[in-house]
Amino acid sequence: MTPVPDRGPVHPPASLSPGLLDLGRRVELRLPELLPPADQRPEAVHQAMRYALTSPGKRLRPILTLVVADLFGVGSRSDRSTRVLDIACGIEMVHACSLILDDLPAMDDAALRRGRPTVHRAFGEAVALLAALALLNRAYALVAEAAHHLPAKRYTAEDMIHHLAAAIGSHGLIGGQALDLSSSPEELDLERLEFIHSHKTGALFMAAGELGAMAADAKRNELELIARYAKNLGLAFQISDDLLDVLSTPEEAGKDVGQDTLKVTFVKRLGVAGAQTLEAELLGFAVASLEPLGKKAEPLREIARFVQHRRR
Ligand code: GRG
Repeated sequence: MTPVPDRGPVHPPASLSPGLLDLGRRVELRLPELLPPADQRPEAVHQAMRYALTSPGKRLRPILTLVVADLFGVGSRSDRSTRVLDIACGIEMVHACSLILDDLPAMDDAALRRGRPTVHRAFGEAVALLAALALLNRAYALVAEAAHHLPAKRYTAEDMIHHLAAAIGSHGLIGGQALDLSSSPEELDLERLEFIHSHKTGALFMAAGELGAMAADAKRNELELIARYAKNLGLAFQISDDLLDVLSTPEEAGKDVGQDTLKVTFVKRLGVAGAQTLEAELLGFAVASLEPLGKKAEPLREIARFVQHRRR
């Protein structure tokens, strides 16, 4: 067996703080309530939606939405906070949709996700595709309804939906994924790598942060700070994902590892140490953009530390 380079000693931020884990639990309690009953027709699609959405993920994107909304004054007990929770859950539905599609034989052909068989392995490809599309549509409907009920000053429900749709479309996740799939392992120029990663992964982190800020009616300049933070965080997150692919085990990561041999990644272009340095630099940029927000942005700094030290 080839020796695996060590990621170094496990650091405390390998896990999130109890406060952030609690936000993840709020999301996990709400998610199943937002889905059609599993025994309602078409049963297989509804079961697959539930299987994909409620399997044990880190909930990092919806946590980001909730933390940002909280930073700009949405408490945890107002009517507004219930709407923000639904928007955060909508973001997690988009993420679950993207994972189902990414795992399909036509894409990564993955067998394991979140410690379980991938959706197409458990339900078949046709049901997996339909469940992914149903989750995406549920997400749009949910965000539209929640945003419609927010007291709008600076941003309308239409602004928020438009933002989300742009993050997902051919100039967002779909665009990044398309370029990823069509790039050969030799095409490792940094501009292409950055395009792929900031679109296929960064765009949803940006939307998660931005929708949290918009839902909280943050000022335009505050929204921009959050966008800058989330853009760098999202890119760093994808680098940490690529690092886990070479440094982790399926048991630890809960998904297939060593799968990136045919893919274009920063690890391949810069090596493990180079990718770790770039990841740390990007997280440094992310944290630097929080400067004007002072101490109240501490949970966002914590998320950045978590990304750097995570093991799954
Ligand atoms: C229509 C939404 C939509 C997408 C179509 C398939 C596709 C385009 C994009 C794929 C995007 C993708 C899956 C990028 C990888 C992102 C990534 C690093 C996922 C792992 O995220 P974690 O670690 O997973 O947060 P958990 O399981 O913890 O939620």
